[in-house]
Amino acid sequence: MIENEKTGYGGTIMRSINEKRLLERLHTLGSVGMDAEGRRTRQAVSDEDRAGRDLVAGWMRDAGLKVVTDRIGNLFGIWETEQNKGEAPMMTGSHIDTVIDAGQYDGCYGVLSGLEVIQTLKESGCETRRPMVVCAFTNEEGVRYAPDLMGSIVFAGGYPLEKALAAVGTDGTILGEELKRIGYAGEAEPGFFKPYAFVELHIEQGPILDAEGIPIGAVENLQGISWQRITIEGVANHAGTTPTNLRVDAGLAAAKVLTFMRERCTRPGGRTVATSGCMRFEPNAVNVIPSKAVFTIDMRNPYEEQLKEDEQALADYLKELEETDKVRITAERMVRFEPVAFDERIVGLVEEAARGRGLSCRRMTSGAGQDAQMMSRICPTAMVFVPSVKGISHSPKEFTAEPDLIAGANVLLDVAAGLAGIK
Ligand code: HGY
Ligand code: MN
Ligand code: MN
Repeated sequence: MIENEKTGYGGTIMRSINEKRLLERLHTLGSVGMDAEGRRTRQAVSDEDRAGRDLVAGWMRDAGLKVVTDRIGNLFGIWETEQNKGEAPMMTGSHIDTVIDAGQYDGCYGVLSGLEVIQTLKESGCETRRPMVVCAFTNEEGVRYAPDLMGSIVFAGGYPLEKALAAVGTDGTILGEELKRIGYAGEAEPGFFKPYAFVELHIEQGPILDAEGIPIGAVENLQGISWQRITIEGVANHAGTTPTNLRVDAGLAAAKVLTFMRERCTRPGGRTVATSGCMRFEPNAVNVIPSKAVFTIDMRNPYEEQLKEDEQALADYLKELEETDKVRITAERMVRFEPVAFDERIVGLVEEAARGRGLSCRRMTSGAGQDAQMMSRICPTAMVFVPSVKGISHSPKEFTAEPDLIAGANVLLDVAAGLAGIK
């Protein structure tokens, strides 16, 4: 439990981050990793990810932090002194790997603000009762290798390291080999320290704060996530000559699954959200009835019981579809994380810090998966959100206004300083 800390604000010395430095770093990191199509893409442990890691590790060194990498490639910047060495550290962080054609804030904002907070406190000459750590976790997005949140769940002891290192990517590569190739297969054992508390700053990636004109979100919980890969096998046949009633069309069956999920989500009282982000047909020819459809289902709900009900409803529907459409269907679970409630004490510190800076704040749920949900398994954890304009994210149109970026980082400064036991 968190002792009765005041936030760094405490009404005495009001510190603020170096705005220019944070914004410049965000922009510089945001320009790293343009893929061949000119899209910002830094998939986990790719060359583009290496370039981003090199940049962040360099800034950690410039700030005078000790830079450590663990065996799953999590990148840590550590500020500890002779006085506080050995105490459980206050930790912050997020991720710098991205989805495909990404925005520049998702994850990066939390890592760079965490670094900025520690550098600001270190430069101010203050002392803290605890060391402070900022981390860029490996493979938060899970786009190239499943599961997502890989670095943080391995660090938290929720997923075997060897299994993670053996993960096979969408491109057939092996995560552990790629980690070695890019020079980030570290030596430290994941979980080589247990944080005193963890606070993650992140863009909301949803529309609420922007729509309500509120600059700070005190995130009190996070919804459950279920990822499945579904394979539907039909019968390839001629698109022109095969009578409709004789078709065993895997593509049509896949479309019915997506429609079923949308109807499930939009039924009265439905809270689940669902989408299929990846889909491929075989043989994938314009004039051949697909013999196979392979697609993913990402399903989420803040309530475990409802998420379970919707997973069961989907499983029942797939059985029904095998009968009606004469197809064969297999479903493979890729990821399943239960909803998480964050630490009430730290959520309160976020609200207090926002108030101390005259910022309006509201409690909310994280619709997105976050490294914080894994860190909450091993220490008191909460999150701070800032608005995403029109709620857009996982898109180059992702945008957060500079005043909101600065406000969020200063709230993180106050909460982190309080938890670090600033003297
Ligand atoms: O998928 C998510 O919710 C997160 O952006 N990784
Ligand atoms: Mn993120
Ligand atoms: Mn993301």
